[in-house]
Amino acid sequence: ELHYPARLNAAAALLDAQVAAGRGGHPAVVSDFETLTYAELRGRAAQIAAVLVRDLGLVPGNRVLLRSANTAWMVAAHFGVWMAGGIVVATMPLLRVKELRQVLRKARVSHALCDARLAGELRFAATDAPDPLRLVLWGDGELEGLCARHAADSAPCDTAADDVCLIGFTSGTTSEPKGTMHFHRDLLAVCDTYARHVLRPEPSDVFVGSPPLAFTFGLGGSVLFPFRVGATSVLLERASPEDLLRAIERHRATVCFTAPTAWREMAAKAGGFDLSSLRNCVSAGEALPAPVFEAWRAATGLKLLDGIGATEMLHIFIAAPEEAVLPGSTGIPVPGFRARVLGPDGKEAPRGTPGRLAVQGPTGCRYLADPRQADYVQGGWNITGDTYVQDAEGYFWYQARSDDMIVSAGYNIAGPEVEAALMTHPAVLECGVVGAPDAERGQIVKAYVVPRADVPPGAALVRSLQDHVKAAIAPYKYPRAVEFVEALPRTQTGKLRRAALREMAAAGARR
Ligand code: 3UK
Repeated sequence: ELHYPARLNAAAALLDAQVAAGRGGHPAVVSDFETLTYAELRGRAAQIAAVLVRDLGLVPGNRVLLRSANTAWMVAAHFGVWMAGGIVVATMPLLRVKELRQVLRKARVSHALCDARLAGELRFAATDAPDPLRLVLWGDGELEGLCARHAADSAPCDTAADDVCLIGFTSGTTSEPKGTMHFHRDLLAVCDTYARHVLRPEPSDVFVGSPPLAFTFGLGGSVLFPFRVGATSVLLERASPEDLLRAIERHRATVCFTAPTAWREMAAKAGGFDLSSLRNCVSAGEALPAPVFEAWRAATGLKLLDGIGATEMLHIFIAAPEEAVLPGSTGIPVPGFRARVLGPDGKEAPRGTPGRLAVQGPTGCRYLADPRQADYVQGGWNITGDTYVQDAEGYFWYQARSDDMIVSAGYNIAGPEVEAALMTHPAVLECGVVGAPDAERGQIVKAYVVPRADVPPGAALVRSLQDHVKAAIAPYKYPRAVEFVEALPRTQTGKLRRAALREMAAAGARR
């Protein structure tokens, strides 16, 4: 059980607490262009809070849109909003006018702080928003100038522990993005559950990762987890797998977090870098195929720590600490969370049988004005869209997104299992497996494969891939159709868009 005081401001708990503990001079963020100590970051956040309240008329509960790559200003802006008692609505740099418009409207945004380099689309989106938007930019001197007129030592707003402080939007792989609401205490709860029990961070740790701060995977890894213990966060505006490797070497990073596809590429390139500082390697966002786990282990001697998280839960809720990792399994519920696999009747399914994953914990269950709340939240449990199996030992094994299960001639086939088998073939760079409509079998297994540049795609390779899968897993799961592509469709958070592949497969079948 976690206990927090009834009055709680996350900014005070994460920043002021470090200054009070004597770590004011310790580097909090190291970004591409500047390094800020905890004291400096706190000062900048206090000034931003003063600009919001005194210059822009913010009152507690107002929603403030933030738009930027991962920079020191972006982190300071988050804390400025929290100190002012506002609600952060962070948006990814990749969002375009249409999506920004949805966010402005859904979250009833009244204020925005934005990196000047990304202002154009936000300005455009704001022209027909329902509420007038008070927009201030940094990077061109505007916010900097306003900040300079305010003292850097004001106290944070006296918020309640269960005042909303963050609205996170899901990436919306299949439907309109859902807004999920999080309290001040939730920001601490993810630190005191997942981070504390699985990562066990210390002030000497150096965190680095690729996800944008607007994706809660990134907010946890780049801000909440390091700051809860007074560690250092290295922020990258661009974070390709190679950028990550370079940053680990240069900053002697100890914790790195990114998605499975990036880990796969990093494993292939790890040889050229000194990664001896690394201690914790976190993979989330998509299932971690066992071959990627093995490749990283072979390249570095380190285990990848898989973990399933979700925007609605704020962060990871099933994972395993290093010593308890089972390759191919997501892990066990993080202390503080409970997880269950539900059968079709909504009751807990027997161990070993697949069903829908449900989770309950200190976070979750709160959608922003969404009629889907009743489908996704039942009796205090979040019903995920994922099919899992829990084994006799209690470990959870990911099967597929529930709407991604392939039914072929009466067999249930999980695309990710076929993908993992394909990935161990040396010619495969990336792949995605979905069901394609088929008159005889209902669906057939279809693989979209990005071959390595030096391998000629053709009938011989198709047969080699099929034989490879038949030898690796139950033969009925092999891809009867294989199509070679140059790239796979992905969401802004890097997830494979299987729905798009399914549409391609359906269009192909109609031809
Ligand atoms: C899928 C996984 C298998 C799964 C997230 C860490 O991904 C995050 O949040 P989203 O809201 O998506 C949630 C959905 O993504 N997924 C995530 N991790 C795994 N599937 N194995 C995994 N390890 O379908 C889940 O329902 O974008 C991840 C921390 C914070 C996050 N928001």
